[in-house]
Amino acid sequence: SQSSPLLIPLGCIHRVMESTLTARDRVGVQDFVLLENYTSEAAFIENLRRRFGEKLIYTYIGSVLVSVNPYKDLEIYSKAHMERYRGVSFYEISPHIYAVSDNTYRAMRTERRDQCILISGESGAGKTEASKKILQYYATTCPVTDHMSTIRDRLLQSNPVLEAFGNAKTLRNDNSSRFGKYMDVQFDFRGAPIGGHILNYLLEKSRVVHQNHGERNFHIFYQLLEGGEQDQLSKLGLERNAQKYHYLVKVCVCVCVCVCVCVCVCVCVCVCVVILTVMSCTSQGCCPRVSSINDKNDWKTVRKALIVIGFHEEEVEDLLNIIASVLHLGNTQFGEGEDGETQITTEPQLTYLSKMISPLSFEQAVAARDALAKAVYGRAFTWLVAKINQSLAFKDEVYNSSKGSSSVIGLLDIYGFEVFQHNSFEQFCINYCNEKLQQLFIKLTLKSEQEEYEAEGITWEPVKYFDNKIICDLVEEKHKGFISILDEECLRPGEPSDISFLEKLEETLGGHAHFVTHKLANGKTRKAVGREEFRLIHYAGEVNYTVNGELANQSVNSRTAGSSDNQILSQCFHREEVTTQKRPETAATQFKNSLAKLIEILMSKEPSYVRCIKPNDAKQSGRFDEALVRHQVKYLGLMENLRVRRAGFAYRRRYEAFLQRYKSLCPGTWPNWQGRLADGVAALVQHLGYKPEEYKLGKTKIFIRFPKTLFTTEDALEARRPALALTLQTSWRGYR
Ligand code: AOV
Ligand code: MG
Repeated sequence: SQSSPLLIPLGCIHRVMESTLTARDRVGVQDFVLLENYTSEAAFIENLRRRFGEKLIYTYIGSVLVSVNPYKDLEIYSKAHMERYRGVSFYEISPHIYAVSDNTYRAMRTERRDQCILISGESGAGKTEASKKILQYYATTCPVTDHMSTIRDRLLQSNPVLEAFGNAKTLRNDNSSRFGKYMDVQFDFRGAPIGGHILNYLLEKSRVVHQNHGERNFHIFYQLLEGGEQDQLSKLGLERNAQKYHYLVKVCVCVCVCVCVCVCVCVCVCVCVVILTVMSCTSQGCCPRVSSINDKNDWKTVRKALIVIGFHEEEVEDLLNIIASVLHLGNTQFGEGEDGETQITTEPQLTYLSKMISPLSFEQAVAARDALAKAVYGRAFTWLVAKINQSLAFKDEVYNSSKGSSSVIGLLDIYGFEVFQHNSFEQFCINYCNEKLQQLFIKLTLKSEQEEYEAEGITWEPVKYFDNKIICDLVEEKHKGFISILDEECLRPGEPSDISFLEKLEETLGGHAHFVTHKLANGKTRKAVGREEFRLIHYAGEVNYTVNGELANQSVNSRTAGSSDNQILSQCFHREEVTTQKRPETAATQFKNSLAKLIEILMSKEPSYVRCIKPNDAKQSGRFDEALVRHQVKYLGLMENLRVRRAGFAYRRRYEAFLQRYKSLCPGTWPNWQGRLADGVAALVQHLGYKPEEYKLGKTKIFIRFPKTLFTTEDALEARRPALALTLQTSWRGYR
């Protein structure tokens, strides 16, 4: 698809002027395909490290962009940078997320084919930032007329709103996406953005009622409390103090008190008590303030964004009421009534809960309260996405252009692979989602490469790689996969039990190479896996999941919510749903089905890839932890990706582009070749002395096996036209 004429991009000249020969050695190659020692993982990491050290966070593997999170603002995302990449061919300029954005955009326009950009990498690797950069690139560089600017602004403003409601601080990322997001940006025949649509995937609802130590609830709660106006808070019955809310922080003071007391007693007891206290009292995150986050400012941004998107004031009010009600719900406490039944002992404000919980035990009442809070928040989030979609919807009459001639670019930004000390059902879903995406990457990169060789009539040499299909099957196979077993257990009459579920899993999956429990084959116990846990050996690492409580039915008593005065709430909990007792699909099956649909959507489009790498676990700039990076390079399959790309030929170019670039090196093709392009290229390479084993001529492209061949040709060009050649070295070969 890179067939545009080879212009000298300004950006390259700029970079050449900046660089010297010694700088070349410092910064390695900008496309891994050009690594001499391309099978060496050490050389691969070294190239990444060198470039990272020079603040060059982007490197290609062919057309795949590898990005290393710099954890600091690099000032490479200005409007001037965008202009530099606009309309410039991929290989002509240093690697950048804008190059991928631009290339995808041009492919969509010239080939009239829907595109998608798949961004993957573990939690904190930079996926969400990358997706925002891409969107900003389109918003800035695509042509827009006045009335189209509304859609453009809405597209941009959907981000802060969704992040407020769907992102949170985790131990891995201060702004971690707790939902998966696929966004279609729709362009008209002129290439102007005219609409958008968002699909959201499984929000991590458990966060509403519980967070690990050092983590937070969703940003919106803190934003409202920090930034909301005083009378607004009063109206909602809220105090400007996150410490007051059980779902945000639980009295952490007791930890400190314990520490003080303990110091006085003895060191040994102190340690024990502190550990016990931390374990018992920090059912919540305990960290309302985060240095990297300004909740007050973010609140302002979100309020403005809601207006840009077109929310009515009443809708915003309703939304805030829901947020407040979740906080109030969390503060609801229970006591025992005269007959031993559970009663709400806090404010009568929430008496509607009473009816629902009176026949329940204390634990059941708390569980019901939390389930309701999660359901209310989850559905409000779904409603929010639907509302944003309405406002982004393509409106034919406004743009006066035909829908049929529009194309889309899809952006996929999911939650990255993550491992915590305790991993629950939601981590399971997140990691399963990452497995699926990896599987897609494997299929498409290998498949497309193979197809290209086939289409060009070139013999293909297959490369060995780890195919994670085996793990996807383990999870989703009919009848004997994890989700099937879960379904069966959930739908079985009577109380589902975690232990019987675990036993079922063992029975069916025991012995699978990627499934492990505490039981060893010799009857002994494996210490690394708890009795209420199972371990999955994912493509990206091993994760222990706790089944404790995860089986509990996801459904919620929505009786009260369905008849609420709050417009959003009553829309969220439909009456029919409240009255019909039909057993819903389990959350796992719903998720599996929605992922299957997502994969279908992605498969129908032309994919581009951004592979994000996290350089260290401390969220620090300038730190490159080699072991951590090596692990990611391994599981992302980047070495295999490179090998596949190089298996046959390191380099390929369409005939016209190749001829255009090198025609000055051969009297027969200079100044203009008149005959068939393939013949021109044949004449050119013959004149250059290419040996038959060094290259192959396909139907539309020349394939060159070794980088050295290309370098020699580049050197010849350099000798002939020094100024031009210097530019080409920068862009084609990187700095060797
Ligand atoms: P993620 O999306 O991959 O994690 P983010 O995109 O949220 O990760 O990146 C995490 C943090 O790294 C951001 O908040 C920034 O501070 C920093 N960062 C990432 N990319 C860049 C960049 N190009 N330039 C400067 N800083 C950057 V997760 O959503 O947790 O899987 O679920
Ligand atoms: Mg993210």
